[in-house]
Amino acid sequence: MTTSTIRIDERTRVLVLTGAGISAESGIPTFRGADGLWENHPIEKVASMRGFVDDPILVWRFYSQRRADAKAVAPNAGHHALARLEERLGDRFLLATQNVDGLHTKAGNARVVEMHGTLWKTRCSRCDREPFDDEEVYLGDLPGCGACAKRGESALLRPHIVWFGERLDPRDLARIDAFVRASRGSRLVFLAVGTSGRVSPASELVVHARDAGAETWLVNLEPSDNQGAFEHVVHGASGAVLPSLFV
Ligand code: BJW
Repeated sequence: MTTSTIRIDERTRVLVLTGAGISAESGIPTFRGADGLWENHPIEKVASMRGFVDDPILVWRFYSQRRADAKAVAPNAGHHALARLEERLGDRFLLATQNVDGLHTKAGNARVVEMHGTLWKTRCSRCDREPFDDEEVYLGDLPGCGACAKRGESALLRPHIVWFGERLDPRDLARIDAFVRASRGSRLVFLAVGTSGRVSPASELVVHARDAGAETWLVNLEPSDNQGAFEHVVHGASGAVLPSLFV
């Protein structure tokens, strides 16, 4: 627990970055927890195009299980604290999340950038049709792209997730950057929650925000890889720390 607080006034803008740790108290395992493995497969194998090409059934089984797990859980006190903060700040708030579980939206946050995609959409692995809403689980039969089939081509559908080695959507990065740039002349607070700071470009946001003059905070259970870049570090569980962090 912490006695630290972030003072919020009418000049304050807050950019939050969340990672798997904030959903841990809802019952969703983190990536680099006990062993960083899923059914003995390294995360890179089930979250990369190479893994999908090698074994699409395995990859769809992984994401199908993640869909089922995420559907069964509810947001926790950490998510709710961020929803209340957005209610207070309105457009002076932006939440960039690396999580794909949709729990921030479930908690009531609307100004959310899902940097690594979402479990709740599917897209074609080949054509550029728009990603579409999809809650299906695919446990054996692989889903094919109907749009490609109409052209006599064959292609698999894939989860709408940013895998290792894939570029993040430039529109998402631009939205975060625009929020930071619009903060000139205000007081900008950057808060990272529940992330190991190991995966770029999310791990570099703290430097970007700091260069723009932000006050930087980290709330994490354990030391993160990039915690030296933060001015304020609070070690604790987000569900315990966040509800009393903002005053
Ligand atoms: C609590 C808590 C509680 C627990 N309260 N705290 C070498 C080869 C290939 C690529 C690279 C390479 N070197 C660098 C790269 C780039 C790569 C990268 O960073 N790799 C590193 C691993 C080395 N990044 C990328 O590839 C990204 N793309 C990119 O850079 O594109 C550039 C490009 C340019 C031009 C052309 C092409 C490309 C894409 C990254 C995509 C990440 N994808 C994943 C999986 C998919 C999403 C999914 O399936 O969910 O996203 S990886 C995985 O890690 C997932 C997460 O979003 C992400 C971050 O993890 P996170 O959230 O930090 O979780 P954990 O588990 O690591 O940490 C949890 C923390 O919470 C812990 O610290 C706990 O202590 C804490 N905690 N309980 C508070 N209650």
